[in-house]
Amino acid sequence: MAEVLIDTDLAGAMADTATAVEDVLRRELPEPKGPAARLHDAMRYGALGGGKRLRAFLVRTGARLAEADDEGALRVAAAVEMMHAYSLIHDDLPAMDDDDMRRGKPSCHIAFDEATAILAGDALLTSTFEVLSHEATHPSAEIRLELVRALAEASGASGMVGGQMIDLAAQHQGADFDLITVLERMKTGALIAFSCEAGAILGECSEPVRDVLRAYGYDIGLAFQIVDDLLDVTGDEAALGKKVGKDAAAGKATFIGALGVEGARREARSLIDRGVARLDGFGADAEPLRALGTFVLQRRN
Ligand code: GRG
Repeated sequence: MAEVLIDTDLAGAMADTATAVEDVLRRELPEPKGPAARLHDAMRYGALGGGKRLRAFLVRTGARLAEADDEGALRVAAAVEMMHAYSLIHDDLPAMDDDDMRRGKPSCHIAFDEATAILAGDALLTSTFEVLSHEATHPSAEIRLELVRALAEASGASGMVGGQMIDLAAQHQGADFDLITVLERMKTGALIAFSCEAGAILGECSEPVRDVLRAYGYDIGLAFQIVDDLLDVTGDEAALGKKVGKDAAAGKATFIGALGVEGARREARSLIDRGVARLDGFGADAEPLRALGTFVLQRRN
């Protein structure tokens, strides 16, 4: 991959969204108090103060493209980041990936304990739908219901959780390129695709517009996962904030195993090219989504 500097406008816009979504998360997550304060602490530990907030940025950018209200978009962005935080907390548990470090600090079950981490993940998952279904997210109950439905589909058995199940099975049974593609589209792609489509739902866009943004999301989501696999082989632990080399040690089915390092880089590039080409019908407002392609390919964490 040729070295190209990440667009400073994009970096600034992502930082701006990260700050804005952090404010919403601080507001929406329960303040630690009362007999369940430990749960509230663990939820905040898992969801606040870290991460690239890529999914939040996609929601907000899609909403701008669809001329949807920014306040509602930030609530959806926060909801998606809660869902994402839950998946990371549960994925790090000993019964799953057994990771001690996440976002440069001890994983939730290390900082607290396993039972608390499970409950914190569960509570973040359910809070996601509490935030989405609140009338502050969108004045139309129909739109809020569509957001709930689409995110439930992206994150449940036919999306993220289903992908995780196939991933676990593939550790024992192996998987070829086609099965890895299916499982990663579900595990990683579906939530990123929802993040891209959510703005169009908020903006009450036509089905074809929603379809384009969702398809773009699946392409960059899969490329994002391929780069994740590459970083596990070639990345730097300090920059990543987690251990590297874990996929091979655990016998995971990855794009590197299926395609090799160079083949995986080519595949990621071609997915980004395809995803960005899907945006040809959009004007300058889609520029951040185009620039994001380079970000995904060149990220170091
Ligand atoms: C529901 C238990 C359970 C698992 C779902 C999505 C998932 C399966 C597990 C999360 C772990 C993982 C490595 C998923 C692959 C997607 C991915 C690359 C996640 C990391 O996302 P980033 O890089 O994280 O956006 P930050 O920390 O920047 O938010």
